[in-house]
Amino acid sequence: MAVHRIDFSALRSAGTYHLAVGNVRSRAFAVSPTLYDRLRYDSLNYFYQSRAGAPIEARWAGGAGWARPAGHRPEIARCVAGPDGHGNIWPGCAYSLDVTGGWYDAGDQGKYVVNGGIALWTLLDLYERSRALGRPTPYADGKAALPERGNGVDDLLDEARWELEFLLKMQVPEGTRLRVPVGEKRNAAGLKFEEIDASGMAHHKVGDARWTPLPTPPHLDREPRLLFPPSTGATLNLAAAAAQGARIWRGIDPAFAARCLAAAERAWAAAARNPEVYAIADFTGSGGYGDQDLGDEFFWAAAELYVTTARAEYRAALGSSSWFRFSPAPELGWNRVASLGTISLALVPNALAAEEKRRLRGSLVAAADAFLGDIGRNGFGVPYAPQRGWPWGSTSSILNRSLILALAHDFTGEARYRDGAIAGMDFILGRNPLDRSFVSGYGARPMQNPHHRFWTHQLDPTLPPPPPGVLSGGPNSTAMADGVAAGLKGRCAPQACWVDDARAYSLNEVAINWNAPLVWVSAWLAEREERRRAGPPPASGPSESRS
Ligand code: 9MR
Repeated sequence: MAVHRIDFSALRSAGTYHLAVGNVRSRAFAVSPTLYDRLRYDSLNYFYQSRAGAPIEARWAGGAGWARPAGHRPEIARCVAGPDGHGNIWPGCAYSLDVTGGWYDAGDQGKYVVNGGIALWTLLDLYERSRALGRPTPYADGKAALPERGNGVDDLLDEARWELEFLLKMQVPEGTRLRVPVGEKRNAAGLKFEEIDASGMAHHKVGDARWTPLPTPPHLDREPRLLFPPSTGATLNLAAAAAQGARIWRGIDPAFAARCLAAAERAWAAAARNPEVYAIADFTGSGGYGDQDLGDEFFWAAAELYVTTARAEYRAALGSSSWFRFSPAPELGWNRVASLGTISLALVPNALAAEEKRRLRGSLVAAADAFLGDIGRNGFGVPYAPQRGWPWGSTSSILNRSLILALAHDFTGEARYRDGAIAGMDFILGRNPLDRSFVSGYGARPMQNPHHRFWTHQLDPTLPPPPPGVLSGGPNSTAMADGVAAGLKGRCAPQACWVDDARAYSLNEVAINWNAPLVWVSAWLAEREERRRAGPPPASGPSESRS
């Protein structure tokens, strides 16, 4: 494919344009100082519309089409028990937990602590970034469409708390002894179970006993809800997210903050006591989110706990983690969380020595440099060039790179990082070989048929299409797991392995950990636009690099 780059960045007047060469005319496009303003609100509203345990109201959801009764309310779940796919008999547990609330993970209605943790962190980090840089937060109270607006608390925090409250409910009650496989990284016949003190660990997930078909609106899901055994990974996610929450709510709701910190410290202690309980229970009805390497999770949890408490124990854990000195900072993903810790340590005020913070910022900037290097490795100028094909959820990998590029711009003021962050977003919104936008409601040819159990208009015309601001997982050339993707296998270039089809769950699903960096990056871009519109700061004002 021959790709031409047309540079019309000299164009400064807002308006709607098209390009014409001979009698070939491009589609119309906007040059506007407010390109991302609406996207930051719509992408955040995805989380409201994904709430479990709450009715979704037309007035907050953008219209009656998206309203629905509460799903899974109440959600009282018992522990999965009996034979798994390999014939191992899981013992279950003696209690059930009320785990009502939180966000549904994705097109399915499972709720997974691991993925909840990174999605929540990403939203909270956006808030913490504004605070650390002394900027207005992007969703001050009353700005977003959600039921808690007007309660005196930042709307981003209101949305985040919906998930954080749920994560706290996933913690194993004190005094609980459970039989689980210890040190087993993969499921196989003949797993050996050992009794552990599971107090303070987090159940890995809660989900349906069987996969439900598309569509299944949440309130019509009749499957039993099952709690899965605790895992060390989920426990560390809870520790990290609750520690981050503890410092944020300290001045807003001290009782809640104290509850978060207590949960985080209990989770940390539980993970230290049980460092090798992997998520391997092989049952149907929900996704895996298994992770065989938890060194990065330990680092991330220690980092969040250290930022919040400055305690020597967490500082020591940082010092003994190889991730603390790792540079360039690694890529982000639900099973790659080291850079979450690096970002918090580098960005949020904490007790670390100034030179350590500088070093950590340097490792993020070095990562951004590597991402910029990838721009020249593909025709569409995206700062992303995976060596072994495009992974499941590639759009989120790109946006997580944009997030790090944006931070590199915050840290250095250098324009190339800003341009790199924008190049990532450009790919997402349509500058790509498919000429498609991976965000519903945005761009000339947006995604319309996500893999989702309620926004399933494609399969049932009485159900709604996705609301605007929902991100598709995007091109995936490495794990073409569903039937539609299987039919494409070997017939698409990696960047082009995608179709807008509800059945294509490995290409076109939506997920909280994917929409979260869309929120972060669009809010960052919208903030830049706002600052440009406001003009340069007065000469007497604080000096800082502007872009
Ligand atoms: O995002 C996950 C991706 O990295 C994995 O390769 C894939 C297969 O295990 O699972 C993805 O996560 C899915 C989860 O398991 C269940 N809910 C939907 C998620 C997005 O497809």
